[in-house]
Amino acid sequence: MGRVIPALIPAPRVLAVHDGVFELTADTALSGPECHATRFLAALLRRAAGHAPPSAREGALALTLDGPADLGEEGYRLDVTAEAVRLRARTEEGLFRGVQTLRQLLPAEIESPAPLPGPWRVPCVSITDTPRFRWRGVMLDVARHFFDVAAVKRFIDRAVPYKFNILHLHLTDDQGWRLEIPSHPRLTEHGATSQVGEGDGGHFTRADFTEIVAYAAAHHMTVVPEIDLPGHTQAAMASYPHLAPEGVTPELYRGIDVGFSQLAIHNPATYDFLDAVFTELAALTPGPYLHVGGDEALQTTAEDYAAFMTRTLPLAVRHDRTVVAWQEAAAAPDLPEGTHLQYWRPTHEPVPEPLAAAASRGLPLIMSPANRAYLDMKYDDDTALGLRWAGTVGVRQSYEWDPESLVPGARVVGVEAPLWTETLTTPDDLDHMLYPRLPGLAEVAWSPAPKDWPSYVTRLRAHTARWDAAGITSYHRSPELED
Ligand code: TNX
Repeated sequence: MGRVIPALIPAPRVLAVHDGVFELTADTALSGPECHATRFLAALLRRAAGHAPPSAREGALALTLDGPADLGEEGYRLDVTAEAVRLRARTEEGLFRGVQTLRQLLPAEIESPAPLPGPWRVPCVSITDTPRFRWRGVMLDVARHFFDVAAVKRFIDRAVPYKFNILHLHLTDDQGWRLEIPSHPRLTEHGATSQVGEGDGGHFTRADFTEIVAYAAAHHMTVVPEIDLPGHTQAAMASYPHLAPEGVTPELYRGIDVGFSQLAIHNPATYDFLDAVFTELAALTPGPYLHVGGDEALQTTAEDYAAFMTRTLPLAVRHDRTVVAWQEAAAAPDLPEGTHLQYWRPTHEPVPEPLAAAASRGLPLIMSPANRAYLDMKYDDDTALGLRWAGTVGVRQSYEWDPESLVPGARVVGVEAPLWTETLTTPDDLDHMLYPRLPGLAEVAWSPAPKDWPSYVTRLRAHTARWDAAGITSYHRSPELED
């Protein structure tokens, strides 16, 4: 058998392929620390191969926490010989990322939700892998259309094989408030009953949200909850009209315009409200980040925007959290140390001066340029779903870019792929926009630059068999993947 280069996405830092294969049988024992990575691998094999691997003190499949220091937090080393599969890391997180690589070395049928006969062969390889960026995010907008716990778990499942580690949830917008806040029950009793177009909306109870956080954590993903402020707040104000500027009585909103709403900036009650919201949100969120939005506050004067942020950001920071905000927040004075700014404007626009200044002060940037990373943009003119304000975004275009070349001198900590849901109503709609673009964004976030499209598209083509095996039916059949 000739050596086939395995179709790994994201590409590992160092990969050597050797002759031979390891064959996994019902007798292949698994050893590893009691952790998510070991459990995930056992569950994967049980599901697709039909038998849980027997455990042993030292299995032929061996996961150990004795990786060399240069692997860092998320790195791993994977050595497959005809006799054994050895996965080593420094951390449980590193083992988990390595398990995703082993998963991709197994045949596509390993993705099957029901048992298949195999054979389960893994090519002999030596891999040493570490991520390029520490922030590798996906975002789901549950405000424009509500997606329930099951749909969010499925969204997490889609991101896991590609080594994403951040789940940003856009929890509030004009069209709905999606998280129960016990001190302000009308936010969900009223403010969650709408969404874009038809439908009753919906929301997460605190137990729902906790279930999502736990599911994400079991897959080594950190939840970053966003409360979008001071614009995108119609649902909050429709629930509590005293939060609206004087003389305005907001109604629930089912359209898709942006930039028309803003909280009352000079009313102290606004900050009592936000204090209560952040206190509840921080209590539910074990991760270190709170996202405060800050985008498209088009009704808010520059002066008011600054005043608002100056009062609001300390309310998040006092829970010992790092603030994340969309790029517009660069214009706010006194941004707390370590504030992460999320770049979202298209790459062909000039970098706004306040953002360039914040970047030169060393504030960390997360790159989500809309004409590359926005998963809600149409692929091409024939795509039925999605928007096109940033142009169409094909598979190659979303892959072939360098996050570090957009803002000269910036400290780029990662990449995030947002999925806005103005036009998306079902989990299959989400899959259609995710695949086949999501793997490429994962590679931008994880693998060393530069990018080589011909090599990438060959690997990507092989992944369609995995989606087929997993029963993902609605992925976009892109002509860009044809031979
Ligand atoms: C811009 S990106 C928005 C969202 C929309 C999205 C649609 C950003 C920070 N704001 O409110 O949903 O475009 O593509």
